[in-house]
Amino acid sequence: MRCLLLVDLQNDFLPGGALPVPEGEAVIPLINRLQPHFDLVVATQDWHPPNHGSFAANHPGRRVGDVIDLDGLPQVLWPVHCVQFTWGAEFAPSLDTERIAHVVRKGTDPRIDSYSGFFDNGRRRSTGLAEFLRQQGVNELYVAGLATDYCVRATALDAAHLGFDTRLVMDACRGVNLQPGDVERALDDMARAGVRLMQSRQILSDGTHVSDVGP
Ligand code: VGL
Ligand code: ZN
Repeated sequence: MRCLLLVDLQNDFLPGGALPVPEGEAVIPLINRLQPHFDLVVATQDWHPPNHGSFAANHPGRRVGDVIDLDGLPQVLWPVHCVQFTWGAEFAPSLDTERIAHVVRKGTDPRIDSYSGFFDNGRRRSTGLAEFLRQQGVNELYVAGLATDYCVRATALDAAHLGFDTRLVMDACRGVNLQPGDVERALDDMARAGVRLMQSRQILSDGTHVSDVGP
């Protein structure tokens, strides 16, 4: 059972959003083309309450990019983004959502962030995603989305550690690069954890979907 896991394809991570990922919009048409090649499509959604501890605005005197201690964990401070039930938290309108069978909402606890779709950053709580995927019989997990150096990285690392045969579809991801080289380092981290780094053409040319079969 082959699953495509779409990470945080939300308005706030796209141009015009609160925390735009450079070229983030470029992955959406590609992801729409990838979806029919999978048995199952699952998505994560960053889903913060307005008082979330990752927002610089909730820490007077602190600025975006500062790193603070949040309940015992280092936390990068971000602009207010992906607030529950707002436009910024919605999936991009250009994303084909019809095939998404299950959505995992994360980052809901104001005291802790959750980059991974599987656990919060302190691994204190599971989101239930691993249990859902196992129930569905998923063994191969393909990860794509935003941002390569934060939520994609954390999700792929957890997936590999949980024993899923995990691949990163590199050209279907974009990163923030808050520090130059962050994306490269994230790719290294994933590869070292056993995540296979690949390109979308390896999926699009596999002939598993009827529309790819020529005349
Ligand atoms: C993300 C920063 C803050 C992400 C989410 O989706 O990569 N990055 N919240
Ligand atoms: Zn967030």
